[in-house]
Amino acid sequence: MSTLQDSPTAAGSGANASENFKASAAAHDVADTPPERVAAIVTAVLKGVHDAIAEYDVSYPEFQAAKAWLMEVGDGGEWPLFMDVFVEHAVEEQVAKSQQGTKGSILGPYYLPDQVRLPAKAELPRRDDEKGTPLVLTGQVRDLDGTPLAGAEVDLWHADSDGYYAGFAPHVPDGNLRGVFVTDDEGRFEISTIQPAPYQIPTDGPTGKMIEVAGWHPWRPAHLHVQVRAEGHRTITTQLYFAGGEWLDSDVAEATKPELVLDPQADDNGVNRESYDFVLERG
Ligand code: MBD
Ligand code: FE
Repeated sequence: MSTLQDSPTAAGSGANASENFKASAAAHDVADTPPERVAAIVTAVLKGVHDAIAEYDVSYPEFQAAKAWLMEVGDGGEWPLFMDVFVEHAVEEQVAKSQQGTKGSILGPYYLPDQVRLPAKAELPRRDDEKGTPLVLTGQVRDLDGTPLAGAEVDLWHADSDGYYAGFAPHVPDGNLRGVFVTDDEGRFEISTIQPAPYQIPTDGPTGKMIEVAGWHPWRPAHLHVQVRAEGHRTITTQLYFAGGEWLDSDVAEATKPELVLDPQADDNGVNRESYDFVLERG
């Protein structure tokens, strides 16, 4: 465990997540959405709120407490965290309906673009004293028809063995456990890294406070984030989990799928090994 002193605060990681998200704002332009669609969606969302108020006979103090809490989420920069934990999975499930190949999962708030490019067989950047069980993930990127995809990008990022992400925790160096592997002539890759720990939503911020007050738990199971990109193919954003891992059956972000669970086996040197192939559709 890291010491209290160098632990990232909710406000710190929230501010970073908000800044990072705003920097990618151009990618989220929906100026083409017609007014009728905006009105229909906003009306449906508000109806959900109005219905909950009626169903539970929500009082004025509860309404004002909710307003104050919403302001705290914004002030703490936790909207990316809140949205990705509690809402993104529903959007991903819609996308999944028209997606073939490897199952997707949510992107989450901690993706950072433009990380170091690495060859097909490489070690993910890590500290000299990086803790955690070594993990080697091998695999191949293929088209739906089985054609290997050479030069595909396997963009990988994950938490360290204390559950912290580089870029969102000041004590973790920039770029740690983040990198883009480029597949070889046969579409293959061999990634060396360490096993990540489960992720705990910061308990000192408004999202954590809401979870605590509701009597829920703030955990996501240990996971690897992956985005696989290949020219002329639909990008896959997904996550890989670990069989038997804590919180696998009660992910607070509801983002696990059975097809995405790895079961690495230790070799004679205590290195966990697993293979996983990514299949992309054209488009
Ligand atoms: C994470 O690490 C994550 O992957 C998601 C989706 C939300 C919060 C933290
Ligand atoms: Fe994550």
